[in-house]
Amino acid sequence: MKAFGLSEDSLRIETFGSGLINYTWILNGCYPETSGGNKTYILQRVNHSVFKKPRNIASNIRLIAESLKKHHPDYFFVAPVLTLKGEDMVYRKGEGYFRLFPFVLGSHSKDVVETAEQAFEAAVQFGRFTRLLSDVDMSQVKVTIPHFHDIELRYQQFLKALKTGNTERIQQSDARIKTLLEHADIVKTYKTLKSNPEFKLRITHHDTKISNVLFDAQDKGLCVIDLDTVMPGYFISDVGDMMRTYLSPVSEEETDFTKIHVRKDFYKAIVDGYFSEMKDVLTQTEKQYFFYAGAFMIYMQALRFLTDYLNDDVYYGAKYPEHNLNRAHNQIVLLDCLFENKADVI
Ligand code: GN1
Ligand code: MG
Repeated sequence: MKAFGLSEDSLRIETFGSGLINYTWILNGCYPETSGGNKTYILQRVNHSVFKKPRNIASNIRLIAESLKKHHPDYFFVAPVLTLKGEDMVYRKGEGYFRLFPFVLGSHSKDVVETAEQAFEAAVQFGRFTRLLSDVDMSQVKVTIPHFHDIELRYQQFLKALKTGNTERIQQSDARIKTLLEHADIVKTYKTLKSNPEFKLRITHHDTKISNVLFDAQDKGLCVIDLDTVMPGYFISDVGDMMRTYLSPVSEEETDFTKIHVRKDFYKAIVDGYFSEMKDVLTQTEKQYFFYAGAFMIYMQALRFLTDYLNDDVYYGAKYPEHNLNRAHNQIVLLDCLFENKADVI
């Protein structure tokens, strides 16, 4: 903490949030030696085995911050706290990269989307973020996780796990494996879209779960946070991850699968919110792929969870032996629910 000019006396530190990849803490009662105020901060350790080049994250955040400041100075952007030496991260041998953010007083984040209005607000925020950054020179934006939402690669990794994974787990997952293989057309569609010039690479967030939106006291969206996976991508990643995480009243952790269903008014709220910002940015072709976006992200997450289960939970970890199998099953049920509602939502 000294690197950031914070004294460690009277420091209260607690783990914070529910992310699976990075470690996050909330720090209370730190006294910045430089400014003397009593503040709350968020400290994060970047997962180095997932983000191979953490400096790329810092570089993107700098680029985004500069562009917003210049072209959209009214946008509320939570910039990282710099170290006394002016760096955006601290590297500690054996421990990894740490960065610090101010905790925005008066703001809050949510773990579950309770109302369609909240879904709308979040979709506005993610749409606005991409829209405001449409002028940024894409060649300057770093790829923080190569092939992150490349569903073709995720599918290949799944096929590989079927050959080289834990044989007992492969047998046990038979029914779910079959279902995922049957949906391979979702991968084919992606392949076609990727080569369509009407499908554009834009600056997208790639992790649009509700906990990555800051709300004010009136429950209006303030801004988006957790910018590690911000990189060039397709809009289906952001819209799709909102569908994946907002449509059902229960999360990917739910094991009572009968509780999973699609809230149609939430679907409409996501589309309307995103559209309100992006209608003049998206091409006519892209506008036809909102429903596909949901299927794409839910299916990809099911592939990722099941692949990890077959590979003995090396990526996501597991709190109990069948954790990733259950998460995969949960996503498969959600995918079925989405398809069941197709005629009603589009
Ligand atoms: C990971 O760590 P967290 O929860 O923000 C993952 C996302 C998945 C999500 C599933 C870098 O995000 O892609 O959708 O878990 N992030 C990475 O819960 O793999
Ligand atoms: Mg994240």
